[in-house]
Amino acid sequence: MADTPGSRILVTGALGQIGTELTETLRERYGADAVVASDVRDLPDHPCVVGGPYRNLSVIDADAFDRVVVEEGIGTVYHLAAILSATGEKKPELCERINVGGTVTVLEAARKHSLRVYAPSSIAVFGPDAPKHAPQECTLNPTTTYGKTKVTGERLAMNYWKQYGVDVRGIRYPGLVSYKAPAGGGTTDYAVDIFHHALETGHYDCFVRGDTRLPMMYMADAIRATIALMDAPVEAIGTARGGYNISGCSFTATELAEAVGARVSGFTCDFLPDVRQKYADSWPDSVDDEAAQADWGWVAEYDLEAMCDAMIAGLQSSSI
Ligand code: NAD
Ligand code: AKB
Repeated sequence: MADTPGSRILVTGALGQIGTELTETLRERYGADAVVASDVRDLPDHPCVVGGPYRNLSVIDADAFDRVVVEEGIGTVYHLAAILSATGEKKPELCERINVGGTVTVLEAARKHSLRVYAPSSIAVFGPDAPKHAPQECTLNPTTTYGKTKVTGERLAMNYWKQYGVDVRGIRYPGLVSYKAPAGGGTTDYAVDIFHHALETGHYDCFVRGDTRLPMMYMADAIRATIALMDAPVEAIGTARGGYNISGCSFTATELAEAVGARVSGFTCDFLPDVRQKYADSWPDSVDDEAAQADWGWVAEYDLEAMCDAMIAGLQSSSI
């Protein structure tokens, strides 16, 4: 039987690209002590470790996870621990173990302790047979191991909701662009790395072709979407609960390089595709987010130009 949930928040994978900013935002909102950051890595100087409670925790250790939930009085989990697409194709077994196994750990704890859960999905759930402007609902045939684990995650979320009433919600994030923490081994990392290289050396060797178009989003929009989804009343959440499409901006690698070049004088970019081109080619160009708009009022704020301005200002101010 489920016990009474606590009131604190646990963030898994908190030292990653999203966790770094989501933990900071949740701590600003609820107070530092109310948000327990956790990750399998130990980075003593990381802002999430310095800025509030931190637990070293692997999401595939179900007993340890359960203990932390009870000891810390957890009521909501933001489950961000995962292996992303590029690393996942190099280590498919690890990707399945962490992404699927870790999600089961979190959902089982949620069932036992009546927790609410946020568990993100990805545009990687779509395969090459999906329409290039991907609808909320279509056949999901991803070709990457990572994409397959994300489809499983969405199905697990729906099963735990239907069978046990566990309130699990997720977003199919586009490629996320941010400056506070490095991107974590994905295919869309070029859209982050290009800014660092532009400012550090004036040149970037981009690992996808210039005509590669993918759905992308600035991190501030992604964090706002995450909080809005979790704030929405349960009656508002529809059949997309395991993975809402959300649209930010969609641009080619050439358009990105040109936008960076317009801001960093003398910037040059070469396009030297590697194996990640294949993963990018299997994903849509853009997504239809009507369900997120209708169910919880999603509207993006950052287009390509606003995102580039924010990235360059953010990187310049953090290097002062
Ligand atoms: P990231 O790689 O930057 O961070 C993941 C974190 O998980 C890392 O800090 C890592 O140390 C930790 N981790 C790995 N194995 C662990 C384990 N066994 N136990 C606990 N922690 C472990 O990833 P991110 O970009 O922050 O992604 C977070 C979530 O959002 C993932 O589910 C990812 O699939 C999803 N997502 C991200 C993007 C993006 O562009 N960043 C896009 C779509 C979906
Ligand atoms: C990746 O490229 O693996 C991630 C994602 C789109 O899920 N950024």
